[in-house]
Amino acid sequence: MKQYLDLARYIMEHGTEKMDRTLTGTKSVFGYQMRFDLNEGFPLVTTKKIFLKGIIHELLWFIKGDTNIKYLVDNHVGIWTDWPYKTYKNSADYQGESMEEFAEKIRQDASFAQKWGDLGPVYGSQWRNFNGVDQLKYVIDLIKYQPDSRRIVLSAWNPAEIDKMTLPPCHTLIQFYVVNNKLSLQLYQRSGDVFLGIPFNIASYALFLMMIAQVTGKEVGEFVHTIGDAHIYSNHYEQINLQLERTPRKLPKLKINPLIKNIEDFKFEDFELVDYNPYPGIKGKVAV
Ligand code: UFP
Repeated sequence: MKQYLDLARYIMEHGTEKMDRTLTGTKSVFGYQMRFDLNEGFPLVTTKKIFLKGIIHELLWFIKGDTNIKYLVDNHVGIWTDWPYKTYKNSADYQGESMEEFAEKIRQDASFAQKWGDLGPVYGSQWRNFNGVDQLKYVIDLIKYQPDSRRIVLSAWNPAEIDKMTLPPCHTLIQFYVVNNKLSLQLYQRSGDVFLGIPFNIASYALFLMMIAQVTGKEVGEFVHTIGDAHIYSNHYEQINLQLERTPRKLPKLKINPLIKNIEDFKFEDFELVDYNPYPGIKGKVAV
């Protein structure tokens, strides 16, 4: 995926060294845009192996309006576990558990999950109930009945509730656009970890666009990804440089069960990734 490697190269060459909340240190640029025509294939990074399973479950979890990591850890998806684990670790209840042991407790013990697994009113809550508004239903209705609208916006950024969230939303706002019966989506992401987060974020919103297109009877258009603070952490430079030496391969295809016509009816089994032949995975530490 050339667009992703161009972004990584651009930051390595033109980024400014910038300190950050995690005290890791980054190279960063402000304001960067990538475009992906979904008719050219599914934009899943090929220069390292990306697992789609977590992304699919995370989207289904957002759509349900759920904000507790229990659904994710029950399905062995660990992408959100770092943050509540960090909160738990700093609490009086902490008994020296590793993150895996913490996840196991969330799986086994419902009251523990309720106490320590909730992330506050993050994406799922804002998508389905932003001060009483079901924004997911709102955007689907507009795409169906007023596709020319310039107001097809869904916001996860709710200033009144930011301080109750474990992590303020990175994907702050999305807007849909319909022309010639093709649906496009633009995401404004306020902060993007280019090595670890961005490959997942691209895939996630591309998949979300495909799902919304299917349930509104549209063809797929473009996913436009706009990033505010686009950064590479200083302990990821080596991994990024390794990826920059790899030549991107042909994009895979993502098949979705065509029978699903209601956004809430999608299940994990309705998605199938085909012809994905990535280079081997590359490990890197998450800054929390
Ligand atoms: N981050 C992403 N994508 C995500 C996500 C987090 O890149 O989907 F949830 C990264 C961006 C940043 C950190 O490096 O996580 C969040 O920190 P902050 O809130 O300080 O921007």
